[in-house]
Amino acid sequence: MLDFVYQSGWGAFGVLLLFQIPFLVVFLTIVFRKAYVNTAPSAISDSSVARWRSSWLALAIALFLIINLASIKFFPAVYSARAAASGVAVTDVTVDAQSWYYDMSAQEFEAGKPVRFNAQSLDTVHGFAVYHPDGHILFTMMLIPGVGRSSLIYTFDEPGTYKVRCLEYCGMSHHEMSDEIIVTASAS
Ligand SMILES: [Cu+2]
Repeated sequence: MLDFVYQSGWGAFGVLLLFQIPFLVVFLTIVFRKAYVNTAPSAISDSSVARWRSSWLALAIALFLIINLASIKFFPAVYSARAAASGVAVTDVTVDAQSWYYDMSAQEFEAGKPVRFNAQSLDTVHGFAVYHPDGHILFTMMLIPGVGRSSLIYTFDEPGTYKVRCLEYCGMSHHEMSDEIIVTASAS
C-alpha cells in the first residue's frame, strides 16, 4: 500500500510538499490578513516597510526552493529510487526486528554495491538505524508492526564495521538493541 510514495522521487517530493503546504498557508494568511484586515493606525510608516516586504517574501520563497532542491537527493526515498533506477544489481537483505535484537539475512556487504534493506518489526515499534564507523548516522528506518516490510537502498562507500541501533524507544532493553554490519573493500 502506498508503495509509489516510497519508491519514486516524485512520491517523496509530494510527501515533502504535503507536509509544508499547511505552514505556507498559515504564513501567507498571517502576512496578508495583517496587511489588509488590520487597518488600525500604525506608528510605522507603511511605505517604508512595503518596499522591503515583497523582497523578504521573495527571499524566503527562494531560500525554501533552493534548500529543498539542494537537499532532496539526501532524502532516503529519493536516493533509494535513484539506486533502483540505475540498473545496477541490488543485493536484497531481510531485516526482522524484535525485542530486542535484529535478525538479518546477511550482515556482510561489499563497498560500492547497493543493498536493499527490507525491514519489518515482528512485535512493537523499532528503529533500524545504521551508523558509519566514525559514528555519524547514515539512515534510519522506523519499523511499525503490522504494515509489512518497508525497504530502503543504501550503498556503503567505505569498508569498516558499521553499527546498527534502534532509535525508537521499544521497552526495557531498548538501549541494548544493536548489531553490526561489516563492509568489505570492493572486489572490482
Ligand atoms: Cu528500541
